[in-house]
Amino acid sequence: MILDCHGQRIDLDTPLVMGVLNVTPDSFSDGGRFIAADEALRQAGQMAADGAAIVDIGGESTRPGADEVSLDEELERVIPVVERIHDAFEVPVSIDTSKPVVMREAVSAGACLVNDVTALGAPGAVETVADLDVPVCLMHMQGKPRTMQDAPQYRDVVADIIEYLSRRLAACEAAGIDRGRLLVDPGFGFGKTLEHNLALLRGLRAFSVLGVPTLVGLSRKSMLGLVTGRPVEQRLAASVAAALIAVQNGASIVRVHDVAETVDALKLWQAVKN
Ligand code: 7PM
Repeated sequence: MILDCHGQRIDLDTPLVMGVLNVTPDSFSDGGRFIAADEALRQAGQMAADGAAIVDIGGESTRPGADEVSLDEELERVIPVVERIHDAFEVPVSIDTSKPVVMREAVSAGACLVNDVTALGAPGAVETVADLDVPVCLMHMQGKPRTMQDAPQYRDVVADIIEYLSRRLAACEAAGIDRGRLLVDPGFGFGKTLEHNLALLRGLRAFSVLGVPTLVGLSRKSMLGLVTGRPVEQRLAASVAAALIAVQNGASIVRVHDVAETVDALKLWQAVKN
């Protein structure tokens, strides 16, 4: 299975690592913005050197509990970074956004994959991606980021999410996005209790009925904190273990913060498999 990323071909026959790159200036002065962009460029280069197959750039508009970021703010944060990474490195760039305008501008700036935690739920998003002709990852989320962890409920978490993703895949195909450009993601932590997240990781294999590659993000997430009792900065071992379980259960791409460590773990998995 090959993902055609605007000419850059991504081979999904072996599991791949997507590196997470958050672009969130902690200062709103111009200086802060330039420093954030320099730091993002450095991190992207490091991730590529460490073996990331894709670098996912996000302006934190979609983070659980986060306040919404305005369109202009999100564009100012991510577009210069997409441009500079695309110019400087060979690594394919993915844009983590729910906003059609950001999708369009990011693809113009060199991004070749759209990662949307709302599964193209925004008005015009499906049509935008159909027009841009890039692959897209459709993630499941129950509720809205600010309140989704309040009391998430499912009949059967695996079956319900497969059904939701199946409907989103159909909507994308109906708009002219062919199946070979689509990926799905169960959305760990997005409107799910610990039990829901564990059931999803255990049952990940079932997502193969959708007939498209599965991407997962488990890196440093609170479910790992609940299991290990560790704060976010001490979740490396659990994150690598979670990535390995996901791959063992059929995931094609793992979205992680710690690229080098995850790439090593997957090399071992691959060596044993071969
Ligand atoms: C705070 C809480 C900050 C959670 C950031 C997050 C996913 C994603 C995110 C995922 C896909 C994080 C999340 N998670 N995109 N974006 N899948 N496709 O841990 O699981 O990075 S944001």
